[in-house]
Amino acid sequence: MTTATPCLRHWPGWVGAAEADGWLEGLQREVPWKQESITVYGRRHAMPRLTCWMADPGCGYRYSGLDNAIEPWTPLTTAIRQRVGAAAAQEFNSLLLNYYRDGRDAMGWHADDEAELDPQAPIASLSLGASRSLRFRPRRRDTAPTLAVELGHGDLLLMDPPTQQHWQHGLPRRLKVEAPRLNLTFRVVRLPE
Ligand SMILES: O=C(O)CCC(=O)C(=O)O
Repeated sequence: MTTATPCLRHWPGWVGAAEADGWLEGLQREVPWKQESITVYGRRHAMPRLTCWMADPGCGYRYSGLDNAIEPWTPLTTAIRQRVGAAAAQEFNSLLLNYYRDGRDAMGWHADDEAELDPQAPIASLSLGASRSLRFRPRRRDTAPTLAVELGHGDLLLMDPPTQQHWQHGLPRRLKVEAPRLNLTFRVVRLPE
């Protein structure tokens, strides 16, 4: 069974432009951004974006074959976590930050369905900077059409369960875009009982 559409809640301009400008500038400056490499069909490639994994102790996360080092929360990411958690009515214990330096940076199709993640919890995605299009396609290709959500400066998108079970998402390149974009996805990593 595939849900006919992904379960999304989109708040355009969830954070006002002036505050979003401050968050964009503060995060670009203070986050310890890394350029990771991934292996695809036996060849090493630089990831087409910068990343950082921030989380509570014990919330390790492995994706694309990478074991992400846990960076501690900063004052700004702590404040944003609190605001996003209140909007989503969910306590998040981890955050993947992506830095798309311009429209050549992108993210391929994937579902955030790794075993470490709580499948019952939403994933909250905050976008800052250049507007880009997040695409969704059903994992069983014949079941529903692909759709796209345009994510602008200060937008909040909640991806509710069972979206990750049935849908993949990806951020295609947009070569005319010169400005940077940050995306913050707040998640719940399952901790051992
Ligand atoms: O940049 C985006 O909007 C998507 C990020 C994403 O797919 C992810 O962090 O898993």
